[in-house]
Amino acid sequence: MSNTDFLTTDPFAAARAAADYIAGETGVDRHDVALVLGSGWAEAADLIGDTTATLSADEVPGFHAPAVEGHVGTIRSVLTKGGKRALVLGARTHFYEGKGVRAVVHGVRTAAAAGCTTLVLTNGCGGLNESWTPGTPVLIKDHINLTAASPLEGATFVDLTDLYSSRIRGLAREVDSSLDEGVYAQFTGPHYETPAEVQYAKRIGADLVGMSTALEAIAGRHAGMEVFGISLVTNLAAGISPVPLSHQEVIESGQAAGPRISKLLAEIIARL
Ligand code: 8IG
Repeated sequence: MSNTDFLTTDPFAAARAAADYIAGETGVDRHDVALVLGSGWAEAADLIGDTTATLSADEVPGFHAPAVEGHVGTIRSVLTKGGKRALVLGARTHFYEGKGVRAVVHGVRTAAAAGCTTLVLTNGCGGLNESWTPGTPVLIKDHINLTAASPLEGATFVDLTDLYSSRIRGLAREVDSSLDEGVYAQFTGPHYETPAEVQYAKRIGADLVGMSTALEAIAGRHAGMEVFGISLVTNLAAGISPVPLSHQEVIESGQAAGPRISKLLAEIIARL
């Protein structure tokens, strides 16, 4: 049986097992805040507090090593400056890995089982607003799930009004009043959009295009967590910019924006 097989029987039991493992290895019985690090956000965890334990993702039940360059394969327990316990998930499973939606949201469910009541989701994405130069952080105010999938199974009806906490977005704007907000559209990837798909996304109300976050946010809300999402625009979406996209550009603009967004995230988390 591989590390992820038991997700196929009961995803909530799998999350419980992972949470118990994390509690045992970190010595922290309950975590308060979960932070999922997306492209460009790897350094951000370093400023939020002191790391008290670091686990390799592939040792934790149901997790596996990340598939993407620019992502770190660790799960860390951090004591924040505000005295909260943060569970920092450096490894996200993407929908395009084909491991199924249960695997995509396993980290979020594990965080909930570990006690987290707040979920902070970060990502790198494409921007549709030309004024968002690469390296601009944008608050997620809502999403459009274009994956044709849901982490919820069966007749599980969950209200997604104000999914992205307006309270926490307000805290973020207290830290930096220049922060813009946008609607994030989750595509399946792993290819980037065509210019026509970007125009489609724009017409249906999206400001940001990416390959993560929406499914995790839904699972987070279902688990009762307050959800906050912040995107790093690492590139203008296809056709918005005259130059083609490259994964290298994504990594470079993430690195360049690192110090600013790390400080921003740390200040937001300190206020939670
Ligand atoms: I970083 O332009 C990053 N991730 N779908 N489109 C999509 N995902 C992305 C993009 C982008 N940039």
